[in-house]
Amino acid sequence: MSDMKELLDKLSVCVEFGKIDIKSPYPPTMRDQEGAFELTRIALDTGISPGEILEEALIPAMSRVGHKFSRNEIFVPQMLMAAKAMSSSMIHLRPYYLSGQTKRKGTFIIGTVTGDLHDIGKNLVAMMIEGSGWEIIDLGVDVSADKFIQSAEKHPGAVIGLSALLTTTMENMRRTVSTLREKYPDIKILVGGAPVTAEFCEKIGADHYSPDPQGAVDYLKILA
Ligand code: B1M
Repeated sequence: MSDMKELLDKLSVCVEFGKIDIKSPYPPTMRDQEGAFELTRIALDTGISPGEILEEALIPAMSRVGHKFSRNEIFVPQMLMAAKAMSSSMIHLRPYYLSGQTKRKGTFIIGTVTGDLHDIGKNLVAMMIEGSGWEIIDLGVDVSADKFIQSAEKHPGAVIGLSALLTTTMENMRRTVSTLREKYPDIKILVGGAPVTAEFCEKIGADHYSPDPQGAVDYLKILA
């Protein structure tokens, strides 16, 4: 039992500090040590369930990362490394979710709105939300309202996330929200991106604005 806790704690630290696998030189203090990729495989092989790995290692790690980022204690590169480490762990876990053996908390459809090609912030939000136990449908960049609607049709009950980085594409965000609302009056819509504000969110009829990935995770916690 304590071996299991020790292994999950070690995996959690790897994800928090962005240790992807044994070959990864980052962070230098963990050089030549097993990373998230190997430790997840070992955890599954020793009988720890994918749910326990997610709940007791990945989610707490990504939550620590999200809070440190919100407090400006770490920056985009460290967050990206943590997300990469988490993704290397998810390589082993994903098949269990896809087979339906293990359940996710919900589905989150995310994309950057029409006309906007910025995706770094959107990807961080997607990875943090995946790390909090949700299935992610990432529609990419320059996503039309129709594409969001098609995806919402395929995934009933999904929450929608819209990102915009340009003042010019904020208008497309407004249009996307109103098109989605016409078809799905009760669908939950989360918005974010550098020029977006809580006031703008309210004005366009979205449900929630988050300035950063952790705020998005916290909002989904309320919905799950
Ligand atoms: Co662009 N760009 N860019 N650009 N670019 C900005 C945004 C800009 C502020 C630069 C500037 O002028 N100072 C400016 C916008 C001005 C404005 O409208 N207010 C700008 C411009 C003008 C343009 C072009 C028009 C330039 C041109 O061609 N003349 C052009 C537009 C192309 C298009 O989209 N149609 C353009 C192009 C590009 C690149 C392709 C070169 C590249 C994008 C590469 C990529 O994303 N793959 C790029 C980049 C890199 C930037 C800057 C430098 C960095 C953006 C970034 O990734 N930040 C940016 C200036 C800057 O911010 N310093 C700039 C890091 C990222 C982690 O932060 O995306 O804010 P951010 O995400 C945050 C939060 O906003 C939040 O969480 C993230 C983490 O905290 N968040 C969400 C984001 N989405 C969320 C969704 C949520 C919740 C939170 O819920 C769903």
